Amino acid sequence: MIRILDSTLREGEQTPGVYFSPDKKLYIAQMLDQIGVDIIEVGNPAVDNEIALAIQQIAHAGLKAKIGAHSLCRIDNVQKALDCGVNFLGIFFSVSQKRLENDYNICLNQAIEKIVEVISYAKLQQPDLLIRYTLEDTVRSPIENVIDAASAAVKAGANIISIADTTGYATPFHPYRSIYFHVQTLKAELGNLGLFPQIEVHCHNDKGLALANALDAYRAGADIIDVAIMGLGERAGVVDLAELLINLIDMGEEEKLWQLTYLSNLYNFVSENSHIPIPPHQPITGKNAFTHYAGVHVKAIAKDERLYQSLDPEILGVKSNLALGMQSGFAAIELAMKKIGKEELAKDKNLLAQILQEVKEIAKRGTSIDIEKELPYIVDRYYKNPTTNKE
Ligand code: HCA
Ligand code: CU
Repeated sequence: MIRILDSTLREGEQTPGVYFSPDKKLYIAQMLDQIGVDIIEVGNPAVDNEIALAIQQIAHAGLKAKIGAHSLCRIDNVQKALDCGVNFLGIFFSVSQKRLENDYNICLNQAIEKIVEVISYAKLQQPDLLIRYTLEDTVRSPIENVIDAASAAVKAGANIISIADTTGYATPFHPYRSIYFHVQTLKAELGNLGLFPQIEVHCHNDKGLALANALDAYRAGADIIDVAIMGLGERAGVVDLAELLINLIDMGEEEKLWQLTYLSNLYNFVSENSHIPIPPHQPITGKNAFTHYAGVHVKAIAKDERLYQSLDPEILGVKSNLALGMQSGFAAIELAMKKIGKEELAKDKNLLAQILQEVKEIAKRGTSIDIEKELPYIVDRYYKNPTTNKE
């Protein structure tokens, strides 16, 4: 069964300007837990004492999900994470040739020694700890380095190996740059060595392929997929939680694994508290994700919503809706009048035509027309003064 790791509170806070206070972090973690996320990655306690405090609070909040801290590949950092009382620890270190040579100035063997030393330390301190080792920038690292480092990490005590597409370099359409290739190769090579860690994937969205790469990993048999609410994260961010869940269900996972009806509130909370608006056309959670507008569309959905929807909004606890403007036709005016309780008046075709014309005029201002607030006035004006054209 696929498992979800949410990193809104770690990767998501790597969005410039985003910071959630400990109370808000706790609320977000509780909501994620209710949705059914399996692992919540909270942050690196070495960054600031307040982050350490938030990790402690969440680790002691009695949530079903595993609560994780993020740590550099350093013993002092790992100790800080363990002091927070977590049951999951993520350690990351790159074995890309460029990183080893141009940044760390060590060879692969020295890197592996360091990884093994730090993982062994964590395991010794807390034997029941779930330890993940992430090969930062996996997809741009030589596959031999990846296999050597991953196998050493598992032998030292890592339970999970994470393939990180740190720079959004992967693509499902290339034989060796795909996450599919990495998941399968790692599983096969480690399996040949008698090692069977869980395989996790962490996909960045630099080229807009994070979700496609994550689904490619799922197809390849990955065990854990990383996400963040609104896809928040460094640069272009990572896989969006809501989009991933919906696509996993589409690919055969059971809908009842997750409480999708909580997503909408959580997204609004995170949007408000990160000061980042949700784009209206954002799939699943955007305000227009289930809004129908153009005349032909509205006429069809008035008969059957599925004619212009492949996804049922009810599974998210939301309803489809309607927009009025330049693209509207008679059906939209009729439906909108029904919505504001003026169904009877909609039988008058002359009145409808006048209202439609007025709606189109107003639409030229370039902003949407509020059905609840504006339409009643438009209707009143033409109903009471049928001869009026425009004011
Ligand atoms: C980072 C890089 C990281 C790490 C992922 C992980 C990545 O620390 O910001 O530790 O699993 O994208 O490689 O997010
Ligand atoms: Cu990342």
